Amino acid sequence: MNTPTQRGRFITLEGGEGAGKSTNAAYIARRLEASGIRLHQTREPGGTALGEQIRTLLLDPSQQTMHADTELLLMFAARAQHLNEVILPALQAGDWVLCDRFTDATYAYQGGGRGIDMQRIAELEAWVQQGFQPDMTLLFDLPVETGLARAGERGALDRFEQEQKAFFSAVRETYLQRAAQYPGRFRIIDAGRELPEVQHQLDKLVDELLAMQHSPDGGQSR
Ligand code: T5A
Repeated sequence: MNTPTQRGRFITLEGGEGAGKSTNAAYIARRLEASGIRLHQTREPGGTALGEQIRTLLLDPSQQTMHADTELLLMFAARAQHLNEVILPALQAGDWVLCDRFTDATYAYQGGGRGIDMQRIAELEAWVQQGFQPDMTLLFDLPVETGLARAGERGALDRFEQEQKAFFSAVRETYLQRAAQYPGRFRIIDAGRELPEVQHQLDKLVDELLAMQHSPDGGQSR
Protein backbone atom coordinates (compact mmCIF):
# COMPACT_ATOMS: atom_id res chain seq x y z
CA MET A 1 0.00 0.00 0.00
CA ASN A 2 1.35 3.46 -0.88
CA THR A 3 1.86 5.89 1.99
CA PRO A 4 0.33 9.27 1.08
CA THR A 5 3.04 11.87 0.50
CA GLN A 6 3.19 14.37 3.36
CA ARG A 7 2.54 17.92 2.22
CA GLY A 8 5.71 20.04 2.06
CA ARG A 9 6.26 23.20 4.08
CA PHE A 10 5.89 26.72 2.80
CA ILE A 11 8.44 29.14 4.28
CA THR A 12 8.46 32.83 3.42
CA LEU A 13 11.15 35.48 3.90
CA GLU A 14 10.05 39.06 4.49
CA GLY A 15 11.56 42.43 5.34
CA GLY A 16 12.37 45.84 3.95
CA GLU A 17 14.83 46.72 1.21
CA GLY A 18 18.36 45.33 1.66
CA ALA A 19 17.35 43.25 4.68
CA GLY A 20 19.46 40.28 3.57
CA LYS A 21 16.67 37.91 2.49
CA SER A 22 18.37 36.79 -0.75
CA THR A 23 21.75 36.42 0.95
CA ASN A 24 20.30 34.28 3.72
CA ALA A 25 17.88 32.29 1.54
CA ALA A 26 20.91 30.47 0.18
CA TYR A 27 22.15 29.79 3.72
CA ILE A 28 18.78 28.42 4.87
CA ALA A 29 18.44 26.33 1.69
CA ARG A 30 21.84 24.70 2.20
CA ARG A 31 20.91 23.61 5.73
CA LEU A 32 17.47 22.27 4.76
CA GLU A 33 18.80 20.39 1.74
CA ALA A 34 21.58 18.89 3.85
CA SER A 35 18.80 17.30 5.92
CA GLY A 36 17.36 15.60 2.85
CA ILE A 37 14.55 18.08 2.16
CA ARG A 38 13.69 18.67 -1.51
CA LEU A 39 13.47 22.44 -1.74
CA HIS A 40 12.20 24.91 -4.34
CA GLN A 41 13.60 28.42 -3.98
CA THR A 42 11.45 31.09 -5.52
CA ARG A 43 10.46 34.75 -5.18
CA GLU A 44 7.67 37.29 -5.52
CA PRO A 45 6.75 39.11 -7.53
CA GLY A 46 7.91 36.48 -10.00
CA GLY A 47 8.59 32.77 -9.71
CA THR A 48 7.03 31.84 -13.08
CA ALA A 49 7.73 32.99 -16.64
CA LEU A 50 4.56 35.09 -16.58
CA GLY A 51 5.24 36.36 -13.06
CA GLU A 52 8.75 37.46 -13.99
CA GLN A 53 7.30 39.57 -16.80
CA ILE A 54 4.89 41.15 -14.32
CA ARG A 55 7.86 41.74 -11.98
CA THR A 56 9.71 43.60 -14.72
CA LEU A 57 6.73 45.94 -15.10
CA LEU A 58 6.37 46.44 -11.34
CA LEU A 59 10.03 47.28 -10.71
CA ASP A 60 10.57 49.37 -13.85
CA PRO A 61 11.46 52.90 -12.65
CA SER A 62 10.04 54.38 -15.87
CA GLN A 63 6.51 53.23 -14.80
CA GLN A 64 5.98 56.44 -12.83
CA THR A 65 2.23 56.67 -13.48
CA MET A 66 1.29 53.19 -12.22
CA HIS A 67 -1.79 53.55 -10.01
CA ALA A 68 -1.61 51.93 -6.55
CA ASP A 69 -4.61 49.71 -7.40
CA THR A 70 -2.88 48.55 -10.59
CA GLU A 71 0.22 47.73 -8.57
CA LEU A 72 -1.86 45.76 -6.05
CA LEU A 73 -3.69 43.79 -8.74
CA LEU A 74 -0.45 42.99 -10.57
CA MET A 75 1.03 41.63 -7.32
CA PHE A 76 -1.95 39.29 -6.91
CA ALA A 77 -2.01 38.38 -10.61
CA ALA A 78 1.61 37.23 -10.37
CA ARG A 79 0.79 35.45 -7.09
CA ALA A 80 -2.18 33.55 -8.55
CA GLN A 81 0.05 32.20 -11.31
CA HIS A 82 2.87 31.40 -8.88
CA LEU A 83 0.58 29.56 -6.46
CA ASN A 84 -1.13 27.45 -9.09
CA GLU A 85 1.84 26.76 -11.34
CA VAL A 86 4.63 26.31 -8.77
CA ILE A 87 3.89 26.55 -5.05
CA LEU A 88 0.85 24.32 -4.56
CA PRO A 89 2.02 21.52 -6.90
CA ALA A 90 5.42 21.45 -5.17
CA LEU A 91 3.87 21.26 -1.70
CA GLN A 92 1.45 18.56 -2.81
CA ALA A 93 4.39 16.53 -4.12
CA GLY A 94 5.96 16.73 -0.65
CA ASP A 95 8.62 19.30 -1.58
CA TRP A 96 9.28 22.41 0.51
CA VAL A 97 9.08 25.92 -0.90
CA LEU A 98 11.26 28.81 0.30
CA CYS A 99 9.83 32.03 -1.08
CA ASP A 100 11.51 35.47 -1.00
CA ARG A 101 8.44 37.63 -0.16
CA PHE A 102 4.74 36.70 -0.28
CA THR A 103 1.46 38.33 0.79
CA ASP A 104 2.84 39.95 3.96
CA ALA A 105 4.84 42.14 1.55
CA THR A 106 1.57 43.25 -0.05
CA TYR A 107 0.18 44.30 3.33
CA ALA A 108 3.47 46.07 4.16
CA TYR A 109 4.13 47.83 0.80
CA GLN A 110 0.69 48.34 -0.78
CA GLY A 111 -1.13 48.59 2.58
CA GLY A 112 1.41 50.34 4.82
CA GLY A 113 3.48 52.07 2.15
CA ARG A 114 0.82 53.08 -0.39
CA GLY A 115 -2.03 53.38 2.11
CA ILE A 116 -4.45 50.97 0.41
CA ASP A 117 -7.23 49.78 2.71
CA MET A 118 -6.08 46.54 4.40
CA GLN A 119 -9.59 45.10 3.99
CA ARG A 120 -9.29 45.39 0.23
CA ILE A 121 -6.00 43.47 0.36
CA ALA A 122 -7.63 40.85 2.60
CA GLU A 123 -10.41 40.36 0.04
CA LEU A 124 -7.91 39.69 -2.75
CA GLU A 125 -5.92 37.42 -0.45
CA ALA A 126 -9.04 35.38 0.35
CA TRP A 127 -9.93 35.12 -3.33
CA VAL A 128 -6.47 34.11 -4.58
CA GLN A 129 -5.29 32.02 -1.62
CA GLN A 130 -8.54 30.56 -0.26
CA GLY A 131 -7.12 30.42 3.26
CA PHE A 132 -3.67 29.18 2.24
CA GLN A 133 -0.89 30.70 4.42
CA PRO A 134 2.85 30.15 4.97
CA ASP A 135 3.83 27.61 7.61
CA MET A 136 6.51 29.98 8.86
CA THR A 137 7.50 33.54 7.98
CA LEU A 138 10.98 34.85 8.82
CA LEU A 139 10.89 38.63 9.15
CA PHE A 140 14.30 40.24 8.59
CA ASP A 141 13.88 43.44 10.56
CA LEU A 142 16.38 46.30 10.47
CA PRO A 143 16.47 50.11 10.59
CA VAL A 144 15.27 51.63 7.32
CA GLU A 145 18.52 53.60 6.83
CA THR A 146 20.68 50.47 7.17
CA GLY A 147 18.64 48.55 4.60
CA LEU A 148 18.54 51.39 2.10
CA ALA A 149 22.30 51.92 2.41
CA ARG A 150 22.89 48.23 1.67
CA ALA A 151 20.45 48.21 -1.26
CA GLY A 152 21.88 51.49 -2.61
CA GLU A 153 25.38 50.06 -2.88
CA ARG A 154 24.18 47.90 -5.75
CA GLY A 155 23.74 50.92 -8.05
CA ALA A 156 20.55 51.66 -10.04
CA LEU A 157 17.42 51.83 -7.86
CA ASP A 158 14.18 50.06 -8.89
CA ARG A 159 10.73 51.71 -8.73
CA PHE A 160 10.19 50.80 -5.05
CA GLU A 161 13.72 51.69 -3.93
CA GLN A 162 13.12 55.22 -5.24
CA GLU A 163 10.44 55.84 -2.56
CA GLN A 164 11.05 58.17 0.40
CA LYS A 165 12.00 57.18 3.94
CA ALA A 166 8.42 57.66 5.25
CA PHE A 167 7.25 54.96 2.83
CA PHE A 168 9.81 52.44 4.15
CA SER A 169 9.12 53.39 7.77
CA ALA A 170 5.44 52.53 7.16
CA VAL A 171 6.50 49.26 5.50
CA ARG A 172 8.61 48.31 8.52
CA GLU A 173 5.88 49.29 10.97
CA THR A 174 3.28 47.20 9.11
CA TYR A 175 5.55 44.15 9.05
CA LEU A 176 6.06 44.45 12.82
CA GLN A 177 2.32 44.84 13.37
CA ARG A 178 1.65 41.69 11.35
CA ALA A 179 4.32 39.79 13.30
CA ALA A 180 2.57 40.83 16.52
CA GLN A 181 -0.82 39.84 15.04
CA TYR A 182 0.38 36.37 13.93
CA PRO A 183 2.99 35.29 16.50
CA GLY A 184 2.51 31.60 15.74
CA ARG A 185 3.67 32.05 12.15
CA PHE A 186 6.24 34.88 12.38
CA ARG A 187 9.80 34.78 13.68
CA ILE A 188 11.70 38.08 13.83
CA ILE A 189 15.41 38.23 12.97
CA ASP A 190 17.54 41.21 13.98
CA ALA A 191 18.90 41.73 10.46
CA GLY A 192 20.84 44.92 11.22
CA ARG A 193 23.67 42.87 12.73
CA GLU A 194 26.78 41.50 11.03
CA LEU A 195 26.11 38.52 8.76
CA PRO A 196 27.59 35.83 11.09
CA GLU A 197 25.33 37.07 13.88
CA VAL A 198 22.28 37.02 11.60
CA GLN A 199 23.11 33.47 10.58
CA HIS A 200 23.54 32.45 14.21
CA GLN A 201 19.92 33.56 14.77
CA LEU A 202 18.88 31.62 11.67
CA ASP A 203 20.51 28.41 12.89
CA LYS A 204 17.98 28.15 15.73
CA LEU A 205 15.09 28.84 13.39
CA VAL A 206 16.26 26.23 10.89
CA ASP A 207 16.28 23.71 13.77
CA GLU A 208 12.69 24.70 14.44
CA LEU A 209 11.85 24.25 10.75
CA LEU A 210 13.48 20.82 10.68
CA ALA A 211 11.31 19.79 13.62
CA MET A 212 8.28 20.49 11.40
CA GLN A 213 9.50 17.86 8.95
CA HIS A 214 7.71 15.01 10.65
CA SER A 215 4.82 16.85 12.26
CA PRO A 216 1.24 16.85 10.88
CA ASP A 217 0.51 19.43 8.20
CA GLY A 218 -1.27 21.85 10.51
CA GLY A 219 -4.56 21.58 8.71
CA GLN A 220 -3.36 23.17 5.46
CA SER A 221 -5.38 21.13 3.02
CA ARG A 222 -5.22 23.19 -0.20
N1 T5A B 1 6.80 44.08 -3.33
C1 T5A B 1 6.89 42.72 -3.38
C2 T5A B 1 5.60 44.71 -3.05
O1 T5A B 1 5.54 45.95 -3.06
N2 T5A B 1 4.49 43.95 -2.79
C3 T5A B 1 4.52 42.58 -2.83
O2 T5A B 1 3.47 41.93 -2.61
C4 T5A B 1 5.76 41.93 -3.14
C5 T5A B 1 5.83 40.44 -3.19
C6 T5A B 1 10.77 43.39 -4.94
C7 T5A B 1 10.04 44.64 -4.63
O3 T5A B 1 8.67 44.37 -4.72
C8 T5A B 1 8.00 44.89 -3.62
C9 T5A B 1 9.01 44.92 -2.51
C10 T5A B 1 10.32 45.13 -3.22
O4 T5A B 1 10.59 46.50 -3.25
P1 T5A B 1 13.31 42.89 -4.81
O5 T5A B 1 14.47 43.28 -5.66
O6 T5A B 1 12.98 41.47 -4.69
O7 T5A B 1 12.07 43.71 -5.28
O8 T5A B 1 13.51 43.60 -3.43
P2 T5A B 1 14.10 43.06 -2.15
O9 T5A B 1 13.40 41.79 -1.76
O10 T5A B 1 14.05 44.18 -1.16
O11 T5A B 1 15.58 42.72 -2.55
P3 T5A B 1 16.86 43.24 -1.94
O12 T5A B 1 17.94 42.54 -2.70
O13 T5A B 1 16.89 44.73 -1.88
O14 T5A B 1 16.84 42.79 -0.45
P4 T5A B 1 17.31 41.48 0.23
O15 T5A B 1 17.19 40.29 -0.65
O16 T5A B 1 16.62 41.44 1.52
O17 T5A B 1 18.86 41.77 0.52
P5 T5A B 1 20.17 41.08 -0.06
O18 T5A B 1 20.37 39.75 0.51
O19 T5A B 1 20.18 41.24 -1.54
O20 T5A B 1 21.26 42.04 0.60
C11 T5A B 1 21.43 43.37 0.17
C12 T5A B 1 22.91 43.75 0.30
O21 T5A B 1 23.27 43.76 1.67
C13 T5A B 1 24.34 42.86 1.92
C14 T5A B 1 24.35 41.88 0.77
O22 T5A B 1 25.64 41.37 0.53
C15 T5A B 1 23.87 42.76 -0.39
O23 T5A B 1 24.92 43.47 -0.93
N3 T5A B 1 24.06 42.24 3.22
C16 T5A B 1 24.66 42.59 4.37
N4 T5A B 1 25.62 43.49 4.64
C17 T5A B 1 25.99 43.60 5.93
N5 T5A B 1 25.49 42.87 6.98
C18 T5A B 1 24.54 41.95 6.73
N6 T5A B 1 24.02 41.26 7.75
C19 T5A B 1 24.07 41.79 5.38
N7 T5A B 1 23.12 41.01 4.81
C20 T5A B 1 23.12 41.30 3.49
